[in-house]
Amino acid sequence: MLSAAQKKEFWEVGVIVVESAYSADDLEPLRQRHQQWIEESRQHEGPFGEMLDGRPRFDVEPSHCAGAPALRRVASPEEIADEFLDLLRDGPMLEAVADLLGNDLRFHHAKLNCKLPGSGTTVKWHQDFTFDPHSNDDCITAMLFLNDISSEIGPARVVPGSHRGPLYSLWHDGRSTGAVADEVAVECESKAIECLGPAGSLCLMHTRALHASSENQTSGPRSFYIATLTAADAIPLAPCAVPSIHAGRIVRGEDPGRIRSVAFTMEVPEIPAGASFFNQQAGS
Ligand SMILES: O=C(O)CCC(=O)C(=O)O
Repeated sequence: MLSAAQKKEFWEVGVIVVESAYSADDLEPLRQRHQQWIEESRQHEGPFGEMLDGRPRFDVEPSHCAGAPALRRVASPEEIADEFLDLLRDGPMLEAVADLLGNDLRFHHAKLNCKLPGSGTTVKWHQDFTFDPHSNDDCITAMLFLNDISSEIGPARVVPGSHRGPLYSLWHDGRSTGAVADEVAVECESKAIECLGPAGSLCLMHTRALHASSENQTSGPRSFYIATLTAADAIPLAPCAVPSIHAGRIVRGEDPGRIRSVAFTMEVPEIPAGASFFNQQAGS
C-alpha cells in the first residue's frame, strides 16, 4: 500500500501521513458511534464505564458537564463496538503497517482520543514507547483521522528523527508525570512538524517519536482512532494502561513463536491511577 518514498520517509522522519486511506463511507459508522458516546457522556459528571482492570473506560476533562461535554478518551473501543474491531480485522491500517514492519503483526492497544470544542484538551510531549516498552522497537502508533485535521484543530506534532534518538524519562522528582522534562519539551517545540490531512488519513508514527498536541481552537471536534501495532516478535515488557481482551492478538500474518530484542534502558512505566494518562500529565 505504501510507496517506496513513503517507507523511506517513515524510517527517516519517524512519521508519515497517508492521505485519505479510508473513505467517507468507511468513516461514517465510526463517527456515528463516536457521536453516540459523546451524547452518552452528557449523563455523567466524571469518568465512567469500566475497562478490564476496573478503571473507567470513558475519560472526561474536569470541566465536563451535560451542556459542554468534554469526553477526551474512549479506551479499547474495539471491546465495545464492532465498527472499531473491524479496523483490526483487515484494511488499510494493517496493510500500511505491514509495509513498514513486515507481515506478522500483533495488536497492543487502541483508544479513541477526542478534543471537543472548548474542552481545552492537550497532550504534553512524550514517547509512546516509554509508556509501552517492548522487547524491540518495531512498534507503530497508527492514528486514523475521523475528521479533517488542520493546524487549528490540535493536530499531532512530532519531532522529526526523534525515533532514532534517546528515550526520555517520564519520571520527575520521583513522580511519573506522563511527559518529558520541561527543558526537553522546549526543544521539541522548536523542531516539531504538524501531521495534517483530510478525514480518513492515516498518520503512522514510530512509538519512539517525541510528540504532543495542543488545544482544539475550532468549533468542531477533533477525533483520532489510535492503535498501537507491533511486529509480532516484539513482546510487551510492562502491563498496558489500556487493557483489552484483544491485546496480544496476531492481527495479520502468523505468530513467529519468537522474541526479538534490542538493548535499551528506561524506568518502569506507571499505570495511571485514574482513567488515563491525561491525569498523570495534569499532575493529579
Ligand atoms: O490525541 C493526540 O493528539 C495524541 C495522543 C497521544 O499522544 C497519546 O494518546 O499517547
